[in-house]
Amino acid sequence: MHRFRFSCLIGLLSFSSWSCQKSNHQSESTTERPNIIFIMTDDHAYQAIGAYGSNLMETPNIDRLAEEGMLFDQAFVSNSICSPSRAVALTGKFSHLNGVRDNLDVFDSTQVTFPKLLQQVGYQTAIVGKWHLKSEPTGFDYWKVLPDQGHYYDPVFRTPDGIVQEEGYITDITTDLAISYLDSIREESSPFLLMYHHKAPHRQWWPSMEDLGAYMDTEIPSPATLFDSYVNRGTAAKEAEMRISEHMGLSMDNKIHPDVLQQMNLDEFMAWYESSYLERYKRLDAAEKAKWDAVYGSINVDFEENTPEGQDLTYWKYQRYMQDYLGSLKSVDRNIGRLLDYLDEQRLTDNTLVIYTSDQGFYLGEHGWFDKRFMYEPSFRTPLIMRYPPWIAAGGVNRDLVQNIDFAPTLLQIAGAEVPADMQGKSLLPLFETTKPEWRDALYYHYYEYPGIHMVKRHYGVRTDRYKLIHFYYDVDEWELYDLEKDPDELNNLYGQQGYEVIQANLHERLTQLRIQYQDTSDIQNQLWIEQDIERLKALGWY
Ligand code: SGN
Ligand code: CA
Repeated sequence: MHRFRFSCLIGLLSFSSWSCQKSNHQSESTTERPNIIFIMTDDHAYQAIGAYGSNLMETPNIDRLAEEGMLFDQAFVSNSICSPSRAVALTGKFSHLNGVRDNLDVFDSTQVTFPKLLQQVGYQTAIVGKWHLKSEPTGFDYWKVLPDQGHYYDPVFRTPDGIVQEEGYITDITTDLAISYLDSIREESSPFLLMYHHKAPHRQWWPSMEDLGAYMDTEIPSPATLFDSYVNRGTAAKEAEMRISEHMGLSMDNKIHPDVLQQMNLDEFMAWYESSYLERYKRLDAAEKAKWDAVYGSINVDFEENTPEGQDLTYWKYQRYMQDYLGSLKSVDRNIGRLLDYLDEQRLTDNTLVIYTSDQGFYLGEHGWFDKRFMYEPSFRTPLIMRYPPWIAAGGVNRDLVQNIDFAPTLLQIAGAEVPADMQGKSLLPLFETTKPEWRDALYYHYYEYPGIHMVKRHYGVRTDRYKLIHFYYDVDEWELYDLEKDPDELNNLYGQQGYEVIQANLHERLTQLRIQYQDTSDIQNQLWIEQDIERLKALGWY
C-alpha cells in the first residue's frame, strides 16, 4: 500500500496528472485524497522549536511532526507580517498582487484561494482561530475566527451567525473547535481541509493558567546580538522601534503593574499603551486573577526591591519577555499534541497531511529586538514542517529555498486539484522525492508597512543560499548586502565594499529578474500605494 501510493506520487509529479490518485480514490475509499490540517501559529520563531535545535524550550509535539515528516530548514515568508502572510498563503501570490500589503489592508475575498479550489474538487473546508484579514472568510464551509487580533482569555469569535463569546484560554478553545469540527461537524464522506490557526504566541504573550511561572526559575540563554549597536549598517535597523530596551512596555509587555511603575517614578517606561495591561487583566475571572497575582505579584515585588538599570534592565526585560513568550508556546505545543492524539485515535494519521508553520518568524532578542518585519533572517525565515506518512519519509530535513507562496500550489497538487497558472509559488511535492529536482536559486521579498508601528522602513530584496541584497526606500535610498556564510547574524553591510563588486552586480541582476518574474516592477504603482497609505494614516489620525 505504502509503495503503491508513493508510485502514485511519482506518476503525479512526472505527468502532472492526478488520474492515479483519482482512480485510487474511486476504487478504494474517499479518503485516498489526503485530508489536510494546516496549523499556523502567530509569530512562532524557529528559534523556539526543539526540532530546529532550540536552546530555549522543548516542543515535543511539534518535534513529533518533524520526526515523522519533513522539516524545511530554509523556509521563508514574502512579507514578514501577519495579514499579508495569511493572504499569501491563501492565494499563492505576493502581496502586490493579492492586495494585502500591510495589516491595514482588507482582503478582497472574491479572489481565487486554495480553499475555494479545494471545495471545487470535493473537499470540505473549515477555518478556526486567527484570521486577521478583516473581510468575511470565503471558501469555507465552516468558520469560527477571531476578530482582528483576538484575546487570550475569554475570547469572542466571529461566525456566519454573528459574534459568539467563549470562556477560557484561546489555545485550548481553538483546539476544542478544531477537534469538534473533526468529530461532529464535518461529514466523513469527503476529504477535509482544516485550517487550525493559533493566536499564540503573539504579543503580549499571556500564558495559560497551567503555564504561569513555568519559566520563572530558568535563566533563558540570550542571543549574541542582544546589545547590538547597529553600526556598519544603514539607518533602517537603528531607527526601527522594536527594541526590548526602549519600545517594550514594562507594564503592557513585562507585566509590572502600572501603579507600581508610577510609585517608582518609572512612568517613562509605561508608554502610551500601558492601560492595555489592565484591560487584559480584567478579562480574568476571580480564580484566574488570584493565580495570576500569586505569580506576577512576586515578580512585581522583586522588581521593586531589585530594580535593574541600564543594560541590566534590558537583560531583565529580555528574561521577562521570553518567560511569557515561551510560556504561551507551551500551551500551543501541548494542544497540538492533543490534536495529533485525536488523529491517532480516529485512525486519521495515515490519510491526513499535517502542515505546521507560522505567519512569520520573530526576534527573540536578536539585534536587541522583539517583533518581525525585516528581511533579516530571524523574521524572514519561518518554521515549516510537513507530515504525511504515505508520501513523506520520516525524519527528513530539506534545505531548499521555499516560501509561503508555495503553500497554495502544494496543497492543491496534493489534493489532485489543478494549480492556476497565475499562482506564483511552486508545489513542494517534488521535494519529498529522493532525487533532487530543479529548484529555485533565489527568493524575493517586499515589505510595505511604513510609517507604522515599529517603524521598519519599506524594503525589498533578494536572497540566495549565501547572499542577501536589500533596498530600503521611501524616506531613504539605502542598500545592504550580507554574506550569510561569513556573517550569519547580518552585522556587516558589504554593499559597495571592495571585493564584492561582482557578487553585488549579480545580486542586482537577480533582483531585477525576480521583480520581472513576480510582476513587481511598477514604480508608478508603488508611488501610488505610498500616497494612498499616507492618506489612510492621515484619515486615522496616525500621521
Ligand atoms: C500589534 C502589536 C505589534 C505587532 C502588530 C502586528 N502591538 O499591533 O507589536 O507588530 O500587532 O502583529 S500590541 O500592542 O497590540 O501587542 S501581526 O502579527 O498581527 O502582524
Ligand atoms: Ca504574526
